[in-house]
Amino acid sequence: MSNSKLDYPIQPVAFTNVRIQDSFWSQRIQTSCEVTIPSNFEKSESTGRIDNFAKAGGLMEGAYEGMWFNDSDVFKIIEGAAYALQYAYNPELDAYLDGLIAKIAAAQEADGYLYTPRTIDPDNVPEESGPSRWSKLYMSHELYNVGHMYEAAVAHFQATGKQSLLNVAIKNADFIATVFGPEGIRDVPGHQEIEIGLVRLARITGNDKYLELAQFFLDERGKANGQRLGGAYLQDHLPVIEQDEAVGHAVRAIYMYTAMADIAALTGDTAYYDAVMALWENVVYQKLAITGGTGALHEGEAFGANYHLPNLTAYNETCAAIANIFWNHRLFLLTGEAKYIDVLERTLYNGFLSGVSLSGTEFFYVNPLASDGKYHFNADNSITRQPWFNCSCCPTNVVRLLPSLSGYIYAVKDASLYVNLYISNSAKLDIDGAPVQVKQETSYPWDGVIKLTIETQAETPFALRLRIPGWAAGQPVPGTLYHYLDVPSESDIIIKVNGDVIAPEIADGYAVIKSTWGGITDVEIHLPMMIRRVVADEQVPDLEGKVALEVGPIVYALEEADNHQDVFDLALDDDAVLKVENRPDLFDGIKVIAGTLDSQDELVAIPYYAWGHRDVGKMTVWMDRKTSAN
Ligand code: FUB
Ligand code: ZN
Repeated sequence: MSNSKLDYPIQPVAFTNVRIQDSFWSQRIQTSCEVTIPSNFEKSESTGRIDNFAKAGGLMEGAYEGMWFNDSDVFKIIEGAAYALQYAYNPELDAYLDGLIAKIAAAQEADGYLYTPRTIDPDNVPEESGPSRWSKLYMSHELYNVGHMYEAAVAHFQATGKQSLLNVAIKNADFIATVFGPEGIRDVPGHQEIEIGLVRLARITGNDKYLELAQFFLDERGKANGQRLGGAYLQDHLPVIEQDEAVGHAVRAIYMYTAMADIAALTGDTAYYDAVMALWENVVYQKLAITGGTGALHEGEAFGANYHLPNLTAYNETCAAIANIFWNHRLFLLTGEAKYIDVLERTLYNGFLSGVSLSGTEFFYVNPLASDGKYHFNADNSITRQPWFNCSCCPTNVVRLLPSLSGYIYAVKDASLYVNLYISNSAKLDIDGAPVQVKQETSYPWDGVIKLTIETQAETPFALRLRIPGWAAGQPVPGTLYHYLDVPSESDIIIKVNGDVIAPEIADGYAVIKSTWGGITDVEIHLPMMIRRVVADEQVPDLEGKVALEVGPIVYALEEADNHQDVFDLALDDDAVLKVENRPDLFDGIKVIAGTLDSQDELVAIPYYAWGHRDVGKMTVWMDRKTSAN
């Protein structure tokens, strides 16, 4: 049973208190707010996604259009738009949301049910929706859609103070609580998400009922209480607390693990805690692409077997990367361990960022580790960036993350301040009741120098916990799935306070500086931004004899456009001299890795996230490794 007095022991500093002014991220965030969100709404208009609400609400005539879970796309964009409003207020967007929410409210049935494919014409629903409410839960997305609606409603309320969408969400959740539960229908959604939404609703309303319902939906998985189990594809093969291997559809799975972390934190349930940790170890130790991507298989958009990490055929859906960020952030908040932020950061700069073009108008749905310029599984899984998809879950997830990115930088616990990401920003914090201002200035990820200015009005004792990224300390990701060939020494990491080099205690992946801070203090961190060669555990057949390149948190890739010879044939000698070069002319300014392989061949590698912006061609992250032995 829930005990809502509990919460995550560490609290994130709200994104609204942190202003990013960063040469790497600001443009991305602005583009997301000014270009991606409007274009996502336009696509939703032109594809009937928004009309579906008007039709269900009796505001216009017509049949349901599109895939049976398209309502969710609109909810996700509203959530992103709510963050965008807080990033930079835009009265037209605010008014547009009001109009949209009026259509959504009209589409809600009298008892609270909200699912336009059925409401528009209950006798002519898409086959996947099932003939009657809840009759095909493993497929219908009836509960998935509204989970996104709850998240949007909470975000909209926080952004605007308006309760319009929150009222729809509460009415819907109250209704669902009368239908499902120990005394009601004991079935589970085919696609997890409602659990995350219910937890957010519980937080904003203070009503434990929603937390209990979230746990009910999780507790019921893998237990046949009168219904057929959905199987491993939808993580309905075992009770969640007995699951210890990540299987099935990756986005469903990681949304579920995210909700399991919420339940562990908000109820103190140790079985949930143990299970979510075991699942994390399985994902990170055996199933994580070097880019932070998860879900190796096209078939079922699913996790593969342990150590099955293919290149050309890797799926690594953008949504799964976003889910991985949500999940790892929560595990950090639960434990205070930097290793979760290591996974988050790797995913953010690589497997997530590849999913959206620099223009903010084109997206990758899948993020393979290699491309032959031809491979297609189906139209949605294109080898080129696309402006939209029939199933547009990825673009509409991207807009939930970027405008709220500043919320991942800092966190506080009692008299501790965690600095997790290195992004230029200024922040107003409250540490154990005392106001503290923090400024970060850095050219990260291109440069490893980070300058922090800490300003307090009064003498304020707290521990400053600076994350030492795993890559800087010599470990690409926790576990042994990947390792560097060249491990830097600890002396490569330098920390200074007011110009003096210090040697702080390292705990849980953080350099801990305990001090009573008064006035203005300068703190400087130097991280070694050198080229690193990564190799994988020999149990990964697809990566045997291969090597990849990284600098800082960035994974590099070879693309045909930069290399004269076939990038699939390039072999990198362990002794080849490589250097980092500034390329202000490429992709808004990047650093490339360049080198000479032998008298004829040269190599140029670009950040993986930037691939696919030019003519269709070959790309690879992993290349053959030449050692003195071969
Ligand atoms: O089913 C909804 C979304 O569509 C999933 O999260 C994605 O993987 C895609 O299948
Ligand atoms: Zn997706």
